[in-house]
Amino acid sequence: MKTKKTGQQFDTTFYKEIYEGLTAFPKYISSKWFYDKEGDHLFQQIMHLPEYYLTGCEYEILDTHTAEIASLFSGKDGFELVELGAGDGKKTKVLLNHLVAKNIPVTYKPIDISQNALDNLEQDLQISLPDLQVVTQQGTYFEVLEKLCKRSGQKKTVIMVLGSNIGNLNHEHAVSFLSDIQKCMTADDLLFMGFDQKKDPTVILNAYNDSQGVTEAFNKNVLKRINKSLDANFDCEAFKHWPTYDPETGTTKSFLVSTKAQKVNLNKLNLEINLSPWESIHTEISQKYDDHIVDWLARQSGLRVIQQFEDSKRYFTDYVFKK
Ligand code: AVI
Repeated sequence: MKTKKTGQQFDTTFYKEIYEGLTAFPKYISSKWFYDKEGDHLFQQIMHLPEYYLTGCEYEILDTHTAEIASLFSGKDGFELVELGAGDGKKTKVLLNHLVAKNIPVTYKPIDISQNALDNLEQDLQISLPDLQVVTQQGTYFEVLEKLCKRSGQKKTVIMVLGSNIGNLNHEHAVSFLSDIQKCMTADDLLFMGFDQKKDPTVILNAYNDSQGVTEAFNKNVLKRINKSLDANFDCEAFKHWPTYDPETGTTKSFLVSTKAQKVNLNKLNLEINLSPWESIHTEISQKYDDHIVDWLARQSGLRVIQQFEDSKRYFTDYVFKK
C-alpha cells in the first residue's frame, strides 16, 4: 500500500512556504525542501563523509546493541516498526536482519517525505530481506501520525526516528512533534529516537562544513530546486555556505549568504525579491542535545526516558521513551 500526496497539494504548500520565507525578514527557507532527487542523493553522500560522524555513531549503537534493542521492541505477538524519515534504511537494516533471522514477527513501515527514497528502500529490501513484510508510506510526519492515531490494530507499535532528525526542529516544534507522537502511543508502545549530543564545537562545525563541499552543495541545491520548479533565477554560485554553532544553546544554524546584490524573479510566484550584499537566507537548524534537554523535551511532551544507548565516543544517543 502506498499513499501518495497529489502533486497539486505538494506544490501549494511548497509555493506558500517559499513565498513566506523569502518575503520575511530575515529571509529563510525550511530545510524540509532540501530533499528532492538531487537533495536525497547529496544527503546520501553526506552520510558517508568522514566529518559527518552522526551516521557512523548511530550505526555503531544499533550494531552493538542489536539483540537488546530487538528484545525491548518485541511484543507478545510481534510488533509494527514505524520509521519516520526512513531515508535509505541502512541503519535500520541491522535490526531488521536480526529480527528476520530470529523469526521475530515484525511489519516494517518506513515513512519518508521523499517517494524516491522510499522506492529505493523498498526495492532494496525486496532483494535483501524478501520475507520481511514492508508497507511504505510517503508523507510528512504530521500526515503520517494522523493515520497512526486512527489505527485499529492491537499490535505493539515501535516508532523510530533515527539520525537526529528531530534536530531539524526548534524546541517548540520538537515538543509539538513529540506530543503528537505521544498522543498516538498506547501504554505498550515505544518511541526510539536518536539525538546528536553536544560535543567539541569544532567536530560539530566540521560536520556541517565538510572539506569536499558536499554540505555546501546540499544547501545550495534548495536554490537550484527553486530555480527549476518556480522558474526563478538565483545565482547559486554567488552564495556562501555558512554554518554556525552556539555551544550555549547547542544550536547549529546554516545560512546561505549572498556575496552580491541580487534581484531574483520567482516567476511562478509572481514575485521579485532583492538581496543586499551579504544578506543571509537561513536554511537549517541542527540542534545538539544532552540528557537534561532530552528529559525536558520528554516531560513537556508527556513522555519519559526508560533506556538509552550511546556510542563509544558518546557523540550520539538513542533514547527509548514510553508515555
Ligand atoms: C537530516 N538531518 C538530521 C541532517 C542534520 O544533521 O541536520 C541534515 C544535514 N544537514 C547538513 N548535513 C546533514
